Amino acid sequence: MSLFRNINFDKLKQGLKKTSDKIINKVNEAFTGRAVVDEAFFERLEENLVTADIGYDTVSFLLDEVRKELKEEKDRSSETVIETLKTVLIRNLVSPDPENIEKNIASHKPYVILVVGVNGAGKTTTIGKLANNFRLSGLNVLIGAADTFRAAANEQLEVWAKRSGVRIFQKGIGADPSSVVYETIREGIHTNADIIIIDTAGRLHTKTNLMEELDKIKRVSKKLLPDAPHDTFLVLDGNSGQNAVQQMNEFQKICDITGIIITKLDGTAKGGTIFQIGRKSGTPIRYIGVGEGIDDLQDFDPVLFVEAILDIHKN
Ligand SMILES: Nc1nc2c(ncn2[C@@H]2O[C@H](COP(=O)(O)OP(=O)(O)O)[C@@H](O)[C@H]2O)c(=O)[nH]1
Ligand SMILES: [Mg+2]
Repeated sequence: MSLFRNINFDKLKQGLKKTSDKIINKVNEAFTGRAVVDEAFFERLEENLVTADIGYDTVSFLLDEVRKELKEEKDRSSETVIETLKTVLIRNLVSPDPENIEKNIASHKPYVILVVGVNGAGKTTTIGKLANNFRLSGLNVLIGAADTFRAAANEQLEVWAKRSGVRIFQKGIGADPSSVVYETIREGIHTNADIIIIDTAGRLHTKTNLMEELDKIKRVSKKLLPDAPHDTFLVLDGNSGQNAVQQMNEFQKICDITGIIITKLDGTAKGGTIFQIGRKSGTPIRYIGVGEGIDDLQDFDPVLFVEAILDIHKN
């Protein structure tokens, strides 16, 4: 089996334009009026990058790495500094391993993905796009509608299931989310599903309830498939800056997140948050959302991402 990988560099670049403009401006500003790249340059760059949503500790960490790399370097032209910065930024992001992902999916049938995140982060939309990408890989996909708190949630998920041409399992509003999960998995086993994607409600403000609910969801999944859920994806809104970092910390406390999805990177200048999330989570960023359309969920590739942001010469 080989998974369809949605990567479109032009679209990525276009989506990241605001973030890219911001970071490039900050970098260029640090060079302005300087003949040499010295400590004063690094201090200025540090101050500037902090305002690009990268976060203070992450900026310090990254720039220490850049300083180390450049220590023995005679050529300290802006090109060399930027290339070094790119290398360090790429190294800082945990790279997803497509081969391993494919092997995992192929060896668990059905493969269960739980999707968590606060309301409005983009879970339902992302599930629709993700289901479409999996269907394009030739996989039999089933979506489980376990956000049973809002009537509109089911309808929205149903629209996405239709759009992406996959099946959906749902019970009415108010149903116990874990019973939906149990029955979705049972249905998936009986109908030969390759992948099951579960949508959940994101009530982070009632943390204890959410924790209990997610625990219960995990427990019932394991009744039918002992190692399910095979993945737990946390969806974060790329537009929410430091809030996204806080949400990540909270969710990591209550569930075992195996991958992160950052949405709404189109139209925001706050995409620099990704470097902070990438470093602090220790978990791969798996996908990024660069628009509201069905083909706007891209596979995350650290090299292409950094190239799209710091593509100074080709701008
Ligand atoms: N521009 C843009 N909007 C998005 C993206 N992902 C989700 N959205 C929008 O964000 C809003 C909330 O999404 P939804 O999937 O309902 O969030 P949920 O509450 O977590 O399920 C919707 O209006 C989506 O269209 C994205 O990558 N880009
Ligand atoms: Mg939703």
